[in-house]
Amino acid sequence: MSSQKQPDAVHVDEKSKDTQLAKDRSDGTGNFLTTDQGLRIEHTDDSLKIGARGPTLLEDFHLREKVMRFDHERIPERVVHARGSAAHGYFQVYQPMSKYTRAGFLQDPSRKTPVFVRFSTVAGSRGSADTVRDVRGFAVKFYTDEGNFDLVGNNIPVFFVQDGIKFPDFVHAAKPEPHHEMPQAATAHDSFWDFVSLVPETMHMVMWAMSDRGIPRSYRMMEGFGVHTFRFINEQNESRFVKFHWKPLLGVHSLVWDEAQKLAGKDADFHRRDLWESIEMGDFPEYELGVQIIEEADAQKLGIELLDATKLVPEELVPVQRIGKLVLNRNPDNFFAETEQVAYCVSNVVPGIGFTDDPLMQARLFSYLDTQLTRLGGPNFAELPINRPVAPVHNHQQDGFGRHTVNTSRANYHPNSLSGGCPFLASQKQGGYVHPPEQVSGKKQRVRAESFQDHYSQAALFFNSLTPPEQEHLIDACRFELGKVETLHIRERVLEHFAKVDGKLATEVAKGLGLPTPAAQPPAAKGPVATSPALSMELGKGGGIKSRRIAVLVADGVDSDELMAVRKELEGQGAHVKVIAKHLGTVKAANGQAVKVDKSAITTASIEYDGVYIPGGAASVATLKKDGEARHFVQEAYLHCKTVAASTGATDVLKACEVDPAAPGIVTGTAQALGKAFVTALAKHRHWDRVDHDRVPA
Ligand code: HDD
Repeated sequence: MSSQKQPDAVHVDEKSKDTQLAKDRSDGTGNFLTTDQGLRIEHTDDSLKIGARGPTLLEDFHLREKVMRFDHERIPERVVHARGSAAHGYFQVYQPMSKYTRAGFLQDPSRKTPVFVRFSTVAGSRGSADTVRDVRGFAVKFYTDEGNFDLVGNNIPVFFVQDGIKFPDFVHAAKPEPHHEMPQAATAHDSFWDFVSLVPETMHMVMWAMSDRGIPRSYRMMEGFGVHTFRFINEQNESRFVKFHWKPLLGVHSLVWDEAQKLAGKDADFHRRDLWESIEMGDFPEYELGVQIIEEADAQKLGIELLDATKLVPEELVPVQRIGKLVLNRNPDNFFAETEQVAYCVSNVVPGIGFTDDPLMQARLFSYLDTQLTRLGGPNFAELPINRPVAPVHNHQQDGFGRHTVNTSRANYHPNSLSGGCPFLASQKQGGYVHPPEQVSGKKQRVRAESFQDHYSQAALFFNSLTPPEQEHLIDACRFELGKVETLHIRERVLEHFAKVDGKLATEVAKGLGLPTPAAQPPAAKGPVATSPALSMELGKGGGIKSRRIAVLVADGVDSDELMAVRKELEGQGAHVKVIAKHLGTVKAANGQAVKVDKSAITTASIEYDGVYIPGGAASVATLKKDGEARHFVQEAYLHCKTVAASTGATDVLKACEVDPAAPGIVTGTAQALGKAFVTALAKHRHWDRVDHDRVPA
């Protein structure tokens, strides 16, 4: 260290990134309109011309600048994960993790590290619907003292392919087909299933994507996974394998397929809106960071190939330790500047976290850095406000399109003496990143290891760990997707693979496709556990009713005391109540009071709510019974297995909707008695035991 100056250092806290971003915020309120050069503009509605109807002048720099800027507003969307929504927040560790890792942000429970988290779908374009069946991205950028750490995960713990060299093939097959660019944001087409049928390593993830995990209720109610096996490295340079998990505190919940499809039309922004509104209302999404730590010496004994991203480590085998909490508490100020321009790179790590030889991960280490060059227009994207680390940056990188930093040193190379050798190198003690030493030897060859050849045992583990309703949903999803596949031999080939996962799966899907069932061939390889309850959403659900949305159907004559009593109970548990009537404004309650209406029936639908309540009041009940829209609302909620509650005086509405008051998840009684039972039923999320396949869909 030859400089007299102390090296730049930061002590990141929750506000550090916000403070840094503040320097780039611009607010026109109370200010003059100007050109990009800061020149004040006195007129912006007409171009400069000769005479009122005459030719426009080339001299009009304001016109030229305004149109030029408009012409170049678009950048390429992400090649995958184009559709997404993001939020700011912080991460806080519960206990020092020094035994396992020297990562600074995992040591001090009193500190909050700022984060920016982007959720996404994978296959659809930027403007596609949120609720399509797909994997969801869960990407977290930690702005730590030691530089940015990006954990770029999904809501599914495994991946479709084992080697990154297959990623372009897989994505091409999943995306809209090249000749007519259809279908948008959907895997229910020939090329996706053609690929699946020829690449059986996809089978495990196909099970996950066809399960209810593929249609989450909310970004706030899904798990996240780092997928690959990473390394934790401590101060003594001891390395252990680690798998990362995010566990949502609201529990893990899904939509039903019919609902997801309808939402795609009624509110294509359903998940984006849910995330945005929840944060605005103070319902901050929270997730715990979980880790499965595996001693390197024990890796072989597990009987699971840790370098194969199509495999998970069952929680029953290696428990998930919850080590900290992520809280999302601020919406972005500007979608483009932040959500669109954020560039996550798997290669962004901090000391104490390392990679493994997982061949999928190795390709990702290249791909993310590389893709940003096209997407963000050159190599200086790390200088964009949302990407800039809070940790100081000093190096000899220079120039390129859109360079922001003004380097003042004469020496732009290393080693140098003209700048006293600066910027200088950091030892491990000074925070330098040291790759953990590893002995490697072998033959250069393009092969897939023998330990990567079992493609069915964990697909079977997943299927067998689901409850019967979850299995039924998965089977229905496969019938839907393969039903859309036009080429017979693709359907047949997929069934052959299903038969290697589970006999019931193959038989039931085959029935839906009108095809013979191939002979079941249960997986030859057996994993260390036969079932893993942690893989079932149903067995792990919970999270109460906080932030859930409940619709209340009313008309003139509603019993407002009942409405108030139930509302109080629901809001007391953190749920949000929306009063819905034929028209906006107010309805007149039986006692003459005006009840404020939040939504008119024409602008909303049952699919936007987690449950429905119908208060009493003779005139209101009489109106709702006859009102087709109201009846559709109740029937649809019923068919989607949601909780429906009615005060004793409103059970006639249930009858008019052919809803059996004794069915599971239907709550009736006096408003005072009903509240608690309603809350308990809502907390179950859905009542699968009342599925009625023979009803006409609402
Ligand atoms: Fe990827 C984006 C997650 C495999 C190449 N990926 C992207 C995003 C997420 C993931 C969440 C969106 C980030 C954002 O919000 O900006 N990807 C995964 C996971 C994988 C995975 C969990 C498997 C474990 N990805 C994967 C492979 C490759 C890529 C194997 C290439 C070899 N992924 C990309 C990309 C993207 C991307 C092309 C598109 C936009 C971007 O990176 O920034 O580089």
